[in-house]
Amino acid sequence: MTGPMPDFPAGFTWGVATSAYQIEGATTTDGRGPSIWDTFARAPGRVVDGGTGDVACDHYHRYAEDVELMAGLGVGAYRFSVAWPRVQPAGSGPANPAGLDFYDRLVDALLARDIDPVATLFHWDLPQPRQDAGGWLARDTAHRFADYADLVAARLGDRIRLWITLNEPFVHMSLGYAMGVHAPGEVRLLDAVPAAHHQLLGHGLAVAALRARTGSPIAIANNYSPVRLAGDTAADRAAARAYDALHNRLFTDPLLGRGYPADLLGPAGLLDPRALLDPGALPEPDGPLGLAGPLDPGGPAGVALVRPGDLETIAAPIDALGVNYYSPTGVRAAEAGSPLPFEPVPLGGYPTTSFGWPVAPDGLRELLTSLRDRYGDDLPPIYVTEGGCSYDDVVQPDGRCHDPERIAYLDGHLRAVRDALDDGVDVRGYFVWSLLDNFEWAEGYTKRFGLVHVDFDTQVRTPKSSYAWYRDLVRPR
Ligand code: IFM
Repeated sequence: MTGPMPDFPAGFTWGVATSAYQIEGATTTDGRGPSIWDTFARAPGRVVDGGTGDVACDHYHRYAEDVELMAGLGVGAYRFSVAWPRVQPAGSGPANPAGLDFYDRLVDALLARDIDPVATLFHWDLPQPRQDAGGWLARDTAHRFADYADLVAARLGDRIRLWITLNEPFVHMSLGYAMGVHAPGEVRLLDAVPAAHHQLLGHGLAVAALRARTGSPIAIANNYSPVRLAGDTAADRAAARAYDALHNRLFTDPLLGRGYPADLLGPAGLLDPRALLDPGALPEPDGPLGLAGPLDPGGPAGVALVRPGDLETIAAPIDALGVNYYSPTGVRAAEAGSPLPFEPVPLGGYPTTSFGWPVAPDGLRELLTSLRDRYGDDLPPIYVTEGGCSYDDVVQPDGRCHDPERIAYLDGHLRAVRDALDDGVDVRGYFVWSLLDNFEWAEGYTKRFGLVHVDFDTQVRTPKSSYAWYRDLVRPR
């Protein structure tokens, strides 16, 4: 830390973020249906220590206490996610009014404390019946997602201040459909790409559904990771470019009207991730941009994945871009015969979190300026919709919980945002991940990201020293 934090622009949004499956619990209460995470977490060996979201932080019953924690923090916005299986247990068809009632109560409690509700519609907890119908490999899921968005907007559209359609579609595709370490646990490697196209299509259709119901701004939250070369051969450089195409450009290019990245197009200009295995065969960058592609695995025989009109739907104007940043990724060329063109490698030279992730605030400034440089006038205002770190935080015998590493992490990353503002990037807010320690997916309850410590046996909440630090930062000065 280097002296007092510089000022941020008036109106800059300070927030905290969570997601439904990670905190709510109450997975069978008031008509909630099963999600892919309920199924996945129950399968032996999928989650560390056999953890599930059955109880999590019991936020479903303790939301009023958690809103008071946010009020004490002084944040202006809370980013939560709506559980699709709570609102529409079958993943299609009518709404479950009791599920919507919960979000009604939450939103009203936030507004009563002058905290803007920021709602994410999909944070990975797909209704299990939709998975049984093909999940995001099936085009129909995109249409059903728009129906669900309409149900939520019909109830909450008058009070949500910012909508976020999807959270981190890259992570959902890669960990859920390519590598099998998240629900639904599929190992399709490059063949996971249809899950990207259908999420993007679902986003575009949901934007239209939301616009019909509300005038509030609409965004999507992507995960980004600047790529660092871990070797200096031509093959290493091609590997880094391939990784960058999948992680950083596959979603944002079509969202901002550029079509799919050229790296991901086969020789005929069709979306085909196998092009990454043969970067020498890249089409001309201004060739046709993914207007067809391999066959849709969820569609009738002979039907292309990318259909006419899809790219226009996906590129529906958005009002903001959500940027989730944790760390850069080191990449080198994969061994010959590998089914992937790259191999991630640990980055040296940085301190690491308890997850082993490098603490690299310079990567956030680089990311924000590179988004501005790449997309120019097509880039809407940015909100950093997630940033944070896990450490092995412990409540001491005196009842306090000290987390100086988290304070240093947030301090460094907020200075990086400030630098990016000085560089001319239009950043409107920052949401700390997370308000509470919570269910960290395949890591169960072993990774703590909260400003508030949660004892998962007693549900006692203990604000950490980072909570006081953030409170003092966001307090009007
Ligand atoms: O906990 C997750 C969150 O659900 C999505 N973004 C990254 C966080 C930390 O892994």
